[in-house]
Amino acid sequence: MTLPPHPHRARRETVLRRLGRGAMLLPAAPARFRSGDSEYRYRPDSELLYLTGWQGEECAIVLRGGGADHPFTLFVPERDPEAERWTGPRPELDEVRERLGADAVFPISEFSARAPALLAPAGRIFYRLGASRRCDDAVREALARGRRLRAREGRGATGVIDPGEILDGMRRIKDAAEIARIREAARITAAALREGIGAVRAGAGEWEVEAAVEGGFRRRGADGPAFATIVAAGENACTLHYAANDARIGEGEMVLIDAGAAVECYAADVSRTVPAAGRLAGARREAWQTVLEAHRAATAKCAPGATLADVHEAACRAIAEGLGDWGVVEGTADEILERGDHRRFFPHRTSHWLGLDTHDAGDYRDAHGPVRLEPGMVFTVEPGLYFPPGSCPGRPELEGCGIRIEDDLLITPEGAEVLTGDLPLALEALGEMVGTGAPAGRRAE
Ligand SMILES: [Mn+2]
Repeated sequence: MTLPPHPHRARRETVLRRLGRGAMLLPAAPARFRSGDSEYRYRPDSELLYLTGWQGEECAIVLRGGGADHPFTLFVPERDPEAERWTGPRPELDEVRERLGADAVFPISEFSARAPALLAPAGRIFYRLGASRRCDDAVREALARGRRLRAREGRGATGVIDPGEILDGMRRIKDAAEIARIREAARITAAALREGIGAVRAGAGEWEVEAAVEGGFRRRGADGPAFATIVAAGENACTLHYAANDARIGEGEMVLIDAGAAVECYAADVSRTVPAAGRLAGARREAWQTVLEAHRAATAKCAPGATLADVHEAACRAIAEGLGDWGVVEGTADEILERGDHRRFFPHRTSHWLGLDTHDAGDYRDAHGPVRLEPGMVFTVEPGLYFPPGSCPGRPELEGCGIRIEDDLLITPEGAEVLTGDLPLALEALGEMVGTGAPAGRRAE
């Protein structure tokens, strides 16, 4: 599948305009070690990737606004035959300049010598302090030079500002290249979750379901999981970010799967909760249907002009109605919402932005209140109900289960598109998928 190219240059031009006479410094994320000298697979820095497409570690960019010469300067590792034998070929600096459309490219080994001079004349330096020791030092040096420069020339760096001030707002509205990747991640996640649900059966390990889901991601060409896959049977589902996935699925238990593929670093994030028996009855069925009702009510709110606060409110109301109707909490929905009692069983928000990061960049509120939804915004809708042991003395049959139903939505000019709509929502349709996968080889006990 060919995905449209990213408009990196257009994104950088937007940044340059917003910088005014400022400069932005972004270093690559450092490599991290798992243990000893064995590294985690490298995951590029989201901001750097967004503006350049550069995927390597050991890199930094400087963007300079206000009509500076060389507005886009890039520092990358130079050729090194010995290092290249271990980590793979590196391009020539000229090749990098051409490919990335940079105005100047220097070896990263020259960063400390060159960066302060590039940054010192800027008005303000957009840099996240603490991002790297080398960059912190360069910024400190640039501020000292800026002070001297100001005295003589009337301009020079005066302060440091978080780059998110410019980038977060841009990243909150996805362009066509980004939407294509999230759409592909959503399609792959929906297909892999079908396989995961197929692996659910009493006696199977949570790890077998995880393997089916993550195998489904990789088989379809995704980067892999965008975050640690959650497969939580029974009361494990009450731990919101459960990640052990090492328990066996019990006969009468429900299994909560929360997973998302990454495609070229763009994430999907989907949850379904299915009964190991394929069917649900009684109070648990009511609880399940209430979460689905909350999902429907929340999804119905998603349109330009609404806010994620409206979306959350709709989910909370449906949850409160359910809790009141089946007597878990006393009172009408209004009374329950007023007292905030629903939060005992629905402790998280309904939505988060989705993109290069699973919990993507972008504020939810600004000076005018909750941010209004606009075409191009992508986020999750994921109401849930959780009944940890001891939480619900009046309804013991509910205790030890957690339910979450999550889809990914794109705001369009007309309303919203459910990007994960390939995966059914109805309990019956999901129940039919349970146990349809071939049993995996069992690990030795
Ligand atoms: Mn989520």
